Amino acid sequence: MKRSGPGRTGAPHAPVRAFVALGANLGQSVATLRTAFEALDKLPDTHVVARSALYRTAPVGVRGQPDFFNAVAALETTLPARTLLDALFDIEARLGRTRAYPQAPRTLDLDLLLYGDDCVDEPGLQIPHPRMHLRAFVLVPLAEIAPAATIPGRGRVADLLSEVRDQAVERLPD
Ligand code: PH2
Ligand code: MG
Ligand code: MG
Repeated sequence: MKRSGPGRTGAPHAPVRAFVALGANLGQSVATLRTAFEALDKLPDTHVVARSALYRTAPVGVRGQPDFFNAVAALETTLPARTLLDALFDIEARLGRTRAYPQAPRTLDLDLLLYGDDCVDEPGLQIPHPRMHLRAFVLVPLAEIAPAATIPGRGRVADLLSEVRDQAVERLPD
């Protein structure tokens, strides 16, 4: 495991299984998502332990945008949730994310979905992600790598899939 040294990330922390959603609909999205998986694995005190296939998905909640490409990564990390979140923003920025306006098409969006079974509701950090249980572009790739995972307050991932059947997602060949 890569070590960042004491003090940089707060008190030592037992390894936690965290899940991150990857999304992109601007630029070379497939290449960006592949690079993002590598960047996640290079984070200090963090390993990617599973990665879903890439999915082409219809935009949800936004109009007139190109299709998205989405995926989910499972991480084992000793970073505190807030440190991990900041690291996700840093990867977004390095891979060209700009924030022209809220919900603008994006080169890369990394959303922290789950952090162990923690529930957090703080400014800028909500875990579980408050809309993840409503989105096929999250649930389908998450179910691929962790069907038995539970979303606190919502239930098992595999059991939530039927609620999002009407949302178009297409798995891309590996
Ligand atoms: N992300 C959004 C809004 N809508 N739709 C799809 N299909 N995929 C996304 O990643 C996505 C979205 C806001 O982050
Ligand atoms: Mg998002
Ligand atoms: Mg985001």
